[in-house]
Amino acid sequence: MTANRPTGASAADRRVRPTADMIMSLAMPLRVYICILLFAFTASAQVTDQKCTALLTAPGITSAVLKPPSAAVTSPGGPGRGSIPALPAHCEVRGKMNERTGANGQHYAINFHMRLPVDWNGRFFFEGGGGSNGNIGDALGNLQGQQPTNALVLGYAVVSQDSGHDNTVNNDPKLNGAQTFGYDEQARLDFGYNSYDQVTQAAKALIRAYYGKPPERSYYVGCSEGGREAMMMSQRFPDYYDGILACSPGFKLPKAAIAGAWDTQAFAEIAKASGVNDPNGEPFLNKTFTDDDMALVARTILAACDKLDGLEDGIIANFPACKPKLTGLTCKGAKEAGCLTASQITALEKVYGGAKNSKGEALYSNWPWDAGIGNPGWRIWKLGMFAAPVNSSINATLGSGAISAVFTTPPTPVASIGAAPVAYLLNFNFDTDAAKIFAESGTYSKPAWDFMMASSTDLSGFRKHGGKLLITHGVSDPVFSVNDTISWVNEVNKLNKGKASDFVRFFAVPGMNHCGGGPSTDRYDAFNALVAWVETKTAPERIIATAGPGTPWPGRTRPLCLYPAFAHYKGTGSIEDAANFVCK
Ligand SMILES: [Ca+2]
Repeated sequence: MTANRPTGASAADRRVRPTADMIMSLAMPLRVYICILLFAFTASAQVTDQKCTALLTAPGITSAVLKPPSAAVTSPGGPGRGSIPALPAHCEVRGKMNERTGANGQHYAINFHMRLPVDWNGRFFFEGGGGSNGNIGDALGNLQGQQPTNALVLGYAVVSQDSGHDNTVNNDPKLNGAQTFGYDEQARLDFGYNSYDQVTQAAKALIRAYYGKPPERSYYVGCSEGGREAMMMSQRFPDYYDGILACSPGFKLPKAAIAGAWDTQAFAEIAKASGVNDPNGEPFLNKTFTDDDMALVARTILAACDKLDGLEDGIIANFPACKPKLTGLTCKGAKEAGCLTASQITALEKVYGGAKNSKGEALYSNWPWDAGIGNPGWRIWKLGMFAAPVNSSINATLGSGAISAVFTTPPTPVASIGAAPVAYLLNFNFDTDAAKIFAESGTYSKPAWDFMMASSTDLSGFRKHGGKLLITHGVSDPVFSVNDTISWVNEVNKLNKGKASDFVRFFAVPGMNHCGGGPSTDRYDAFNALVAWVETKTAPERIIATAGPGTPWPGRTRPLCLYPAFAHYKGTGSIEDAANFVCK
């Protein structure tokens, strides 16, 4: 703890505000103005260039290059979807640690990527990973919530890393493809928790070396697997970070992967009933629901639940109360538009009820019915896109590899192409195989449940540190159930005698799929809400969110509300404006 920690106000003061002189300077001939700018940059660059290249003497650093300011790169996807804003001058560093030869003679290392801005705001930002990692990341500092800027632009020193394996190197198609690292005990532990510990320490040491002082505040931000990492840090390394933003967190990833097997088996029953196989001879999940079928399901859910929050606006803010009856959709005769077959309805109800073992005990969580079920961001995980030539659900590709190689012990060899990934899930036994997430075996001394665990409800260390944890989660997330996040939040609250909101705050995003998308207001600045909470003790009660161009109501705003409150229309004013909604 330092006495001179930055506040929101002092940070703002550091930013340049337009003055009369500056405005006059804009009237100078452009050529002169550019010459002055270039001279100023060149003079200071010589000093900062030496400071940057000096980092090459630190252990494991493979490159350190001063990057001049760069122009913006815009992508058709818009903010947060491939677009990169103009970047400030920064020292870009790449490094590796713990290089070694591991299982099956494969080369392993923890590779990291860091950007240290010349004009630093005194803070550190760890950009969490995604999928099963294996990508070094861009170290730009994704703020999550589809924001138009990033942490580097805001002046943060940013690090990202590959979690201890490399998808281009540790990738044997006979041994679960990009999950080959599951055969190496240390790579499992690096992926679970160790790499985030090591890279946090290395990044903080580089900050001290480059700026001559440690960061005054540290933040961890991620979505999905990155959200799991974020929650894990608050539990396993409670003193490392002051603020943690965990979005759509996979905090029980091995159990969620079991649910992926459950869903695959449930939907395969539809394909079996209609005899539709893919070219690999496996039940063709992609063809079990057309896009129109899924849109019909979404409309039926909306018809039952939209008004439960007091306003028919296409958003089910009171989703815990939503109990639609899909059986009314059952076709009277042959399948046609406007109805579903009995096997389609049975499969959906089985999936939404949650994975269970043969005793009927829950293996993961149930799921809330919500309007985002009809969007591509839902089906791409559980079914795959309708037009795909072979089974392509992410559950059947990434999920199958991860559960067979990493989340169960010992790993089971499954080829990453052809019929094998789907076949593995269809043969998954919810008694014997599901138990393997808790198993250890031979050289694999730790169960996946132990090294992947980010679901502890004991946050006493983080609370004592003064840390703040902000969680957001889409209600139509098909990968990690928001109901599971809510159960965890309720449990933490109980343990803290109803006072958990002092340091953990959860905001649901109705309609949103995994990390974004869906008929939702998925654009929100939760990160700066977290910073204000940490640095000025302004605890967020509502976060304003905006609907993107792909929604039925682009530009609409809504408050995301501190759980268990949800947005209620005041009864007057535009329903497109968050100002006319209260959280209660
Ligand atoms: Ca509504």
